[in-house]
Amino acid sequence: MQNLINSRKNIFTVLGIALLLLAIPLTVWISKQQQETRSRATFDVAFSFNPPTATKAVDENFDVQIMLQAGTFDISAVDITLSFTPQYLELVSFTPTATYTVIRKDISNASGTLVLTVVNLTATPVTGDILLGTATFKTKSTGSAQVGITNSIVTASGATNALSVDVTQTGSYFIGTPSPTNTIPPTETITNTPTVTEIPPTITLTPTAITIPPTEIPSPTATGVPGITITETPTITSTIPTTITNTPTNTPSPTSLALIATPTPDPNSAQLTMNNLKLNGISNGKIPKKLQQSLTLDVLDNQSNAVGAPRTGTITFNSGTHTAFLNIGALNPGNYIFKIKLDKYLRKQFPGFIEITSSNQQVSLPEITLIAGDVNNDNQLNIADYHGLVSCFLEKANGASCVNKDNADLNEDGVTDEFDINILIRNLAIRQGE
Ligand SMILES: [Ca+2]
Ligand SMILES: [Ca+2]
Repeated sequence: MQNLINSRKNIFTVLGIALLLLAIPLTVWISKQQQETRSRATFDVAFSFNPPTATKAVDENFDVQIMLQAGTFDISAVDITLSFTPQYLELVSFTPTATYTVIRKDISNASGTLVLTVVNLTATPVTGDILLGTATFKTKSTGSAQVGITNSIVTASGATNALSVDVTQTGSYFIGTPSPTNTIPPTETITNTPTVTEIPPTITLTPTAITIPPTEIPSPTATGVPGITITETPTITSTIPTTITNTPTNTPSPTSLALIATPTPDPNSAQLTMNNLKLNGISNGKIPKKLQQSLTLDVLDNQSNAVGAPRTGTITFNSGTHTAFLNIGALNPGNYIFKIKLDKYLRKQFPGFIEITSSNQQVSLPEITLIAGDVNNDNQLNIADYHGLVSCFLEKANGASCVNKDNADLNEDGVTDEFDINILIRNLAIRQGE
């Protein structure tokens, strides 16, 4: 009887220990799931570095992979500034992965930055844990170096707005001279735990036959973003129609422009004439789809303070250039700065100070060229504009994802295609309007 009780006791003890052992990994798993859920709830995607930490000697090269945890988002473009501690690290090179096409890769070891813009020009979705590329650093001197993302815009197919990005994860790298081997105190005896040396039975790995499927080359269907070559400047001039009579009938004839009424000069106002506004992207000899469009003009004094609210007006296409005439109100004599902004163009300042000597002076402003590509009109050129453009590409122009249809047609030929993408990509080096 006593034996039976003892044997039952043993069974319960074993069961208890087994349950306890099961509970530990389960708790860890649940806790991990909760953490992941919380992280997902806060941000759409997250950047990380591999390895996140390391110890290196001085004058040593080492690689850091830049990862983007994208989950189910199909990442269409990434625009980041990678920052690193310039006194401890030199960025020797950055090798992007073939997943994306690199638009911009500017390394500055003086400021400790890499500005990187990559886009997916293929129709193949990019999701999950994405390797953006590998940074090869060289250590310069002893200390603690940090690597992190300081600016980022990430866009995904089907998402109108840029994604929210978690950039809290950084890479921390300790640079020191190799430590001498005297760190283990000689007095310590390691004899008190001999039982831990049990070696697990050898696990024989059965070699599984890996069947490599025949390589499937995705057929280049024209449903998505076009594969275009960025390095080649499109020869836009070759597509100029020789006769204007072939243009669709819904475009007003350029001869009718002469009939557009010019605003009457106001004798109590300064009057600005802009006779030579060039709109970048519209090819010479081409008649833009929009013959007229609204303009906004900022008037600033010589201390860059705004003088009144921005003026509004209209620019008109006329004989290969754009012109505008504005009454801007009476101004005190002095030097002024004028800046013009149009939809999809960066704000541009007319060069220098413009002197006004009488309140109703007539001023002819010099020629300027406005830079196209600001699809979302925030006065910056970045991948958010690229995303807006691609969302209106060809037949997508009539879909729900296209929110800035007119702005996406950068060369004003009535369609958003690879010519518009090329214009934007060329202009992406100019990041900010004036
Ligand atoms: Ca923009
Ligand atoms: Ca176009």
